[in-house]
Amino acid sequence: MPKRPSAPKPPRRAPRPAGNPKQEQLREVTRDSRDANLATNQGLLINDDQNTLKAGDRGPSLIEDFHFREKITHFDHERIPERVVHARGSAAHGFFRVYESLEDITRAGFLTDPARRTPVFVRFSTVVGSRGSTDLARDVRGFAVKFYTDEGNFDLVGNNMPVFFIQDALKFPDLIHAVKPEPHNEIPQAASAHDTFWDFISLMPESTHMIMWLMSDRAIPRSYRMMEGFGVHTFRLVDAAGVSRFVKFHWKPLLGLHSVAWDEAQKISGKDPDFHRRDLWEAIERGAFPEYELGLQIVEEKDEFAFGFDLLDPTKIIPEELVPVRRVGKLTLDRNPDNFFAETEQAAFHIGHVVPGIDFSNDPLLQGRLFSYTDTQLLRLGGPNFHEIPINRPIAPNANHQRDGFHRQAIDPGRVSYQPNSLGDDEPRQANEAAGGYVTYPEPVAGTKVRARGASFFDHYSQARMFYRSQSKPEQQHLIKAFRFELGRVTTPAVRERMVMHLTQVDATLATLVAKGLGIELPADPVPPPNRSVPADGDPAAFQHVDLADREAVSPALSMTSTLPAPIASRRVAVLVTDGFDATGVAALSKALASQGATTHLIGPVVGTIRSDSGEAMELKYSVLTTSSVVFDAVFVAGGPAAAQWTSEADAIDFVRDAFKHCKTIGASGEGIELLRASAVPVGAADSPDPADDATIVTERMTRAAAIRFRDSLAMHRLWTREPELHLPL
Ligand code: HDE
Repeated sequence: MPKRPSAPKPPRRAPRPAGNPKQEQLREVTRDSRDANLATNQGLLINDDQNTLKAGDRGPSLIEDFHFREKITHFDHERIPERVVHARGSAAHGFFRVYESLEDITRAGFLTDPARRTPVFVRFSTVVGSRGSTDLARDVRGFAVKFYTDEGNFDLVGNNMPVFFIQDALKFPDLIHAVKPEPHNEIPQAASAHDTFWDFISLMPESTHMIMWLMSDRAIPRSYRMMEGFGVHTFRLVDAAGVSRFVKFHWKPLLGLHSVAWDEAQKISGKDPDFHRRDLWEAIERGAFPEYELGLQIVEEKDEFAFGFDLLDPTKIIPEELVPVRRVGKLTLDRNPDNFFAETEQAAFHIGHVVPGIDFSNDPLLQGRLFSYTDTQLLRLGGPNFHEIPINRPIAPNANHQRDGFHRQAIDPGRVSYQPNSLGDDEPRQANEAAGGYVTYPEPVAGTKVRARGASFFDHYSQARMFYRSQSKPEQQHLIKAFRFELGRVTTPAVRERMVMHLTQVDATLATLVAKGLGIELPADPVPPPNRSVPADGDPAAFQHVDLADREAVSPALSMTSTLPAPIASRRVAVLVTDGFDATGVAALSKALASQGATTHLIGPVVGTIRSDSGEAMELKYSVLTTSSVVFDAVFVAGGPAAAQWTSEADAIDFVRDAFKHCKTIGASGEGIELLRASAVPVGAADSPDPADDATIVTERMTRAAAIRFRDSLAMHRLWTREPELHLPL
């Protein structure tokens, strides 16, 4: 078995073009003595990096100062255009391994050899905001995976939602223009709650399904480590015999599927806008490696038309209950990038980067993306040689006759740069299929040239309805409130009304409750607003919704509660402590949590040293001023003689009150209970056998039993049943 290459580690120094061996030798000789010194980009050692060259020590600067000019020119050009969408992102290295050979469905080497450890680079992102925007925007998350396989790079460029807003790539610029900050004043940043977005959406019934996902808690994940990923489009897998099957790609997080509350998201945006980036970075640094299983939904070619929706329509899912998700392998992220710009920013994903055994369908959105990604890299990365940037280089050799262009790194030897040739033994030459040459699946295609989409694309509401009906009660309530929030920020009444009229076609209760929140009266017999995505000469009647699917369908897998209780590994618990706190109780809690990988963080009135009741001195990294409960998953207030002083500290009261409002597990012992009372948080009991009991966990002294109850409650993620007590009925 040949040795597999490990994850490509970008060189720490500038990549050296392979070339003149003499030069290389010279470099070897001088490297050791020179590496510790500053040098210019030409290798000249720098003697003074503090002062520009001047005519006299109080005189004007001289243009002769080549060092200053090189340094400042480089600095002036440090920024490159951010991605037009998905500008804000965070990434990690890792590896993928398939559980068992999938040779029955694909010839892709990395999916047929369980011994193979394929290096990957994964970039998570938001879509709408600029590069410096908050991680916690209500938004779709990108989930882009680059597999460095032995047969070339395969990029699975997906999202954390399985459908998309539009059916045809031609509408993408319109969608993005509508959702980005409004062009006259560039407001709002990283938010869909504004008129232009909802104006567009309310005229595009095909967006309704995606909008349900966007208004659901999926749009505000707790962590990149706790969200699903989807390839969205239908792709093809092709086996060694050339048989093709349709496939939908899924990523299933092993930590379960979790989100924060909307109020929590907005507060995190202020307290720690890097929350998701930090969470990913810290988890990997601590060795809590994020893991996701790759899932496949396979549809035989003969079943292409067996569903009440079109497999080529990216606004539709295949419910897991109809076609189960087969979990076939695991992705593990185990290394943070060394340099954000070089790796995360310069990574160039492209849906067209495929390997033998993986092919495309005719999904019109997918087809459009096949053009867009290379085109965008040309601008963003400054030319056609972005594949030479270390993070984008395949581990498979990539000899060809492409030459020159901006930023070319390779020094291509020889006189031959064409094929066929006889002067260079015709090398490199084409590979036949047996040797791994990529052969496109010979799908028969026939038709008339038209600008049109299939009639089967016009069922706009059935799956939106299925999504809503499949949610748990708390999830439905969050969705209704998200609509109230977003449409409540829309200033044009006609836009709000049109949106609510779409919702009447999804679910009557949903529409009624959203309308109520907006002060809109619904007619007794609501009519859906017309579809305005109609060609100039099109018949509007032909573009209206048609019901093709079962109106009563539900898919339990669509509810995030399906992954509860979930592992608590890497969950963060805040413990409020004061001088003389009950160290034994806190240790019992920490031990119970640590046994399953959760971490405890001591928070005091100020940072610095604190003493426990046993006299032990401890360093506090956080105070109630420097952090907040929104960046923790649960809160415990430790007892102790000074704990009652918390009741006079507004930041401590907010700490506990917010945790309660955001439905987190809360506990307190001894004098710490006073803070719960001061925060108007009901005081519960330590002995409920039900982990989903939303009462606070209160005990005179922290016992092992109470600690275990706290831990089990944390595994329920959030105690959403608490919410109705906190708000007026919807
Ligand atoms: Fe993208 N998308 N997209 N997209 N997309 C980009 O490529 C585009 C779509 C997705 O971390 C751009 O390098 C078009 C669906 C991710 O670097 C650009 C259409 C899905 C990322 C582009 C879509 C995605 C991008 C911008 C409609 C989920 C970030 C910068 C036809 C399946 C990748 C870039 C990263 C990025 C075009 C729709 C996922 C402009 C034209 C659907 C995760 O090329």
